[in-house]
Amino acid sequence: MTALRIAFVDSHTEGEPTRVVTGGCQIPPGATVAERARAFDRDWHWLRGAVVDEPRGSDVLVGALLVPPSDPAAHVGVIFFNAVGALGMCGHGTIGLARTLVHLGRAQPGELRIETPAGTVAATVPADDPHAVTVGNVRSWVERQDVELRLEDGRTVHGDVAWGGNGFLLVHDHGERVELSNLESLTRTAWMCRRALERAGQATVADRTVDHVELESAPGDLRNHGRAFVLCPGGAYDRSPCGTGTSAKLACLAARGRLAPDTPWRQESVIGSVFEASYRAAPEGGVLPIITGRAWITGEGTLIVDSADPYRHGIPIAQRAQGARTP
Ligand code: PYC
Repeated sequence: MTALRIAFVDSHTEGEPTRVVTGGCQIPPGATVAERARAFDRDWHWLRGAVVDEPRGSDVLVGALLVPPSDPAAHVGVIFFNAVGALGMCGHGTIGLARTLVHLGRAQPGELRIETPAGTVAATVPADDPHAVTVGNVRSWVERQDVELRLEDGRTVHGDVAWGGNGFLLVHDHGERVELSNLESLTRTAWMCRRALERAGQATVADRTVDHVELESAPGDLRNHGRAFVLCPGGAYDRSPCGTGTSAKLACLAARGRLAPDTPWRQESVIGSVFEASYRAAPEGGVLPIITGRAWITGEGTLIVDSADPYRHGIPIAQRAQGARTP
């Protein structure tokens, strides 16, 4: 019997968990972080499953694997991953990662530049409050507006397709209550929207799959400006307001002339947690989002991946109740 011992630090960002792998495993090959992420998706499902799938993790968990950056301006590279595979970027994960690196003493408060598969982002950790991290995200833009979608239950909805570091469909006329008490119905409707986009042949942006769905609504708290239920690629919903989703939302607002540069936008999650956001206009078009959220360390330890354990590489999502999550 042999066992791999993977060191990790867990945190949550406005309710959404991140597990940073801090040592104990090799990393996928590649000249850039994007190339390493492709190798991770192709050949490293075992590591993804060992770190974030049950029985060591859960559908909600986002993993973060530290890798060397290729961008000379970046301090560190990271591959974010979930129950399905590598993400392009992850806003809540970047906040959790920056908080974790400062917690470990591997970074000082101040600006940290992080190379992700979607590009290099900046995370700023204030010296006087290391929980509140501000992320300067990758350029975000709207690809298509008001796409009409016919859902399997007969409803017609409209959505914008946008890039925020991941591909998003943002739907506003879904008719759902965006509340915790309505999670099952929100999840069902979001899946229907995603499938309808796929049937319409419109489910790509920046050569990536549109695999996140935002069901938007008015905020629950009138100090905030918007609220969304965000369905992640594996079927879990984002407990945080979703950093890449908020970035996509800023791009949609800017494209419709509904939010000026440098104007605050407070985005609520379905649990009521908040990201403070704003944007600057990107010279190439679209927006450069700035997102602030709080992260808290929740644990640290060692994952033991025993060679004799039949579930050492996780219980694959396809073998769980996929039918139940994709009604
Ligand atoms: O915060 O960007 C985000 C995110 C993506 C998936 C889960 N969280």
